Amino acid sequence: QEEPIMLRPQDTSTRERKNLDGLWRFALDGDRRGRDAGWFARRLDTDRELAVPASYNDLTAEAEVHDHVGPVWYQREVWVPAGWAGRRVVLHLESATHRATVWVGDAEVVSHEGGYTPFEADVTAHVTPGQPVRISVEVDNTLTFRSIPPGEVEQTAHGPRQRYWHDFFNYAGLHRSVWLYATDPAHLTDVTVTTGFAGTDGHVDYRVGWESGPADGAPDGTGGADPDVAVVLRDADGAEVATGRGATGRLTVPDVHLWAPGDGYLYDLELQLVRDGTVLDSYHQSVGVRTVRVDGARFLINEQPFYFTGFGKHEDLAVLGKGHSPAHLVHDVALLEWIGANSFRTSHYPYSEDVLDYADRRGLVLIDETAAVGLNLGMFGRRDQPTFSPDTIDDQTREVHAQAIRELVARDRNHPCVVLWSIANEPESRTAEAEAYFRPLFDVAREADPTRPVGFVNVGLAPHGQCRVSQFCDVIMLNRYYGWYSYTGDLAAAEDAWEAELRDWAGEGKPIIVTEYGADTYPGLHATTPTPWTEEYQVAYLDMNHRVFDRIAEVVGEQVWNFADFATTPGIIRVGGNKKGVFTRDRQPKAAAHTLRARWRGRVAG
Ligand code: GCB
Repeated sequence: QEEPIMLRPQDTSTRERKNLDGLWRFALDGDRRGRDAGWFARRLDTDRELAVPASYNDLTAEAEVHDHVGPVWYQREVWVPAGWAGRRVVLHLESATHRATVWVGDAEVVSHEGGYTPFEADVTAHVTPGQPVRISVEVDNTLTFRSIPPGEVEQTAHGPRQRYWHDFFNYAGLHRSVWLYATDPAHLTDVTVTTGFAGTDGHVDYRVGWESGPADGAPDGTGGADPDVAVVLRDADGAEVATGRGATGRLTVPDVHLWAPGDGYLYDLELQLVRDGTVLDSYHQSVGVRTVRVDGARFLINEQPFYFTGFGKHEDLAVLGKGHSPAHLVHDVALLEWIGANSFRTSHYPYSEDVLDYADRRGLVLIDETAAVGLNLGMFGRRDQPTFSPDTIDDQTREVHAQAIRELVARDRNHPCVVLWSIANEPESRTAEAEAYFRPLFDVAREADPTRPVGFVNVGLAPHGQCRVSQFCDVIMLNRYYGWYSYTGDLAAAEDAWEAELRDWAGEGKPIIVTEYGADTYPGLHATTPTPWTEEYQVAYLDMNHRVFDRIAEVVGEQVWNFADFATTPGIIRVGGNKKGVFTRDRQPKAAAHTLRARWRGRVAG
């Protein structure tokens, strides 16, 4: 498997996009008949139309859609612009959860595994500019021991049931935008930027890929000579600060305005593919000049110690499920700023690229996580079975996991907001098998991105002294629920036990981020004595945690679980979903929101 090479669709002087969001024909295919029956080859036989982007699960009022297991089909027609004659035409899907195969007309053009990263296909040969074309997508939500995240389908007398070991609903479908876009046959294919500074001088190292296209694609009279790359760096006011030539190089930025937490200053790097004075392709990459480094137990951004405040989040909304919504993005970030959060973790999968772009511009700091969640059979009643074994999660799964890491890094490496990779959430990490599984995955992450620290999120089942995977981490990330899942209702005892464990971790000499701590809270439930599920208990629980963190210098961050209430599978410990939100699912504050706001708004970064 290799690093995917792709540029996000963009409108520029040489590129044009057509957005395919809206209503698509939709059909369930639990029996997996669609492919053999050639559903892609004709109008889908259905009276359902569902919205893209959105999870399909909550769009209808039917349990068969909500709880569907297996493939579904999306289909629509699109007119290919007449002006695209002679152009290279690409179909791009920002995500399809958890895997998909795509047809353009009758031709199968691409398949992709993994629900949260983009994929695309050159469809020039399958479209006629000025004519409509049918696009069909088979999207499969099935989780197996070979998927990330993993799961298992149980066949029951009442049909298949999807089981999995993570605590959020298995929403599926086309969660993000679908695009058709056009470029010149000769085009830019990818870009990597890394940044740094010395004194008041910043620098931007860039590496650009391109393809010259078929020889006969060269404009008349050029003889198909090899194109060259030209780059221009402009500041936020559009003033040119540096230029370069060639596919790789270093640009110097005098009097650099650094990107920093709370100051999302971005330069614009324009990349041009030029042949004989003609710009064949132009692409804009925003660039935040900043550094990230771990030094002992400190986490440094621009050489300044950084303390993370914020949340683990979810992409989770009423009706939309995991569908991306620009309005909700803006509102969630407004709430983060209102409460004084400077960061969040993209728990438990890569989020929409719109989220990362906006975080760049707002100066929000992100821990970027793969979809490797629930690699832990012991978490939900399967204690008899090992997590890592030839019958469960094995070498083949690890290959899928490695590819998920590569695709995450390839997609997000140019975002200044991303300061730390999380390669898994709460996997089994106590056994030799876990150690053997994870060791090479840390290498994969470091090879893909030598510039950022790497970690994974440790679960309370593998406390200090028992975890065999933390040794590979640059940063220790801990999810702990002292006072909730253990010492329930006894915050005094919880405080002692939590502090003792945290002090043991501090002895490792690495920075510690508490990536989850939280208490389920039913909004409107109150009590004067410490009673779990009340708004008062959530406040007291957070206060207790904060007392502990403030006593331990190695703790460099606190991210509450969760930003907002979210949907889960049915369960006796879930009331209409997970209620650990500091905001309700419709984003109203619980009492704890005011507690956090008082603490975080008073804090100066560092
Ligand atoms: C965890 C998981 C998170 C759950 C949370 C909980 O440790 O990482 O996905 O939702 O606990 O509320 O139990």
